[in-house]
Amino acid sequence: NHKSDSRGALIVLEGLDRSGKTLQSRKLISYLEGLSYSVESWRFPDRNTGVGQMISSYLANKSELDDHAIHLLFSANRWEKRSLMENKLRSGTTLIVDRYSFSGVAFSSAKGLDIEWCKAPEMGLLAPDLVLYLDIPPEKAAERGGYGGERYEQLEFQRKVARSYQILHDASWKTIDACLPIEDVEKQLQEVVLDCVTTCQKGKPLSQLWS
Ligand code: DGP
Ligand code: NA
Ligand code: NA
Repeated sequence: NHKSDSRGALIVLEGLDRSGKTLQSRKLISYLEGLSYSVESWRFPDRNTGVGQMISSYLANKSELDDHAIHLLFSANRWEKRSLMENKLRSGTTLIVDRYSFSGVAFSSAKGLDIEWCKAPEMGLLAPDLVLYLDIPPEKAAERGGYGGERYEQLEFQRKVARSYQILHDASWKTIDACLPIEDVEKQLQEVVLDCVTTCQKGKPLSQLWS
């Protein structure tokens, strides 16, 4: 029946470091909670798991790993949350996720890894209903300061990541100008998110990457 097909939405925020994803995901959570939706804030990498701790150490330059090996760890970190993710969505909870498989492909292919090779381990993960791309020129993001000094937080590398992201755009993406005032970005996000949540409530089927 109609009711049992109702589910939460899988909504992903993507963008360069310092594009404002974390702030905007917090705002989206409050907005949806204010409308009495069941909603949770997620982020990848999830640094709390065993795999996540290896990733965290790598990002902090405390360990070295082959580019392919770290790519697979990031992917494994998403796979270890996949069944919980599906359960939450089917039970009606909307997930606002700060980074997902697109970060995986964009960051690793920016190092020169083949893009199809990068996509392969992501296949079969749940496909987002909506990807919100917070678009900011790499130079502007760098000016915002607060690059925390982690491995990828360098202007030249972020330029390459921005180019990789361009290749990944598809119909589920909505690009928002992240240089607009915070409130304007917030308003634009609210509109598309509400629309997406409503569609999923009506029983839009879950699908998988990468199809
Ligand atoms: P964050 O906690 O959102 O600042 O992410 C940490 C850093 O890791 C950030 O520079 C983006 C990068 N990153 C996130 N996901 C992946 C991934 O799947 N693969 C790679 N190579 N990098 C990622
Ligand atoms: Na970061
Ligand atoms: Na962030």
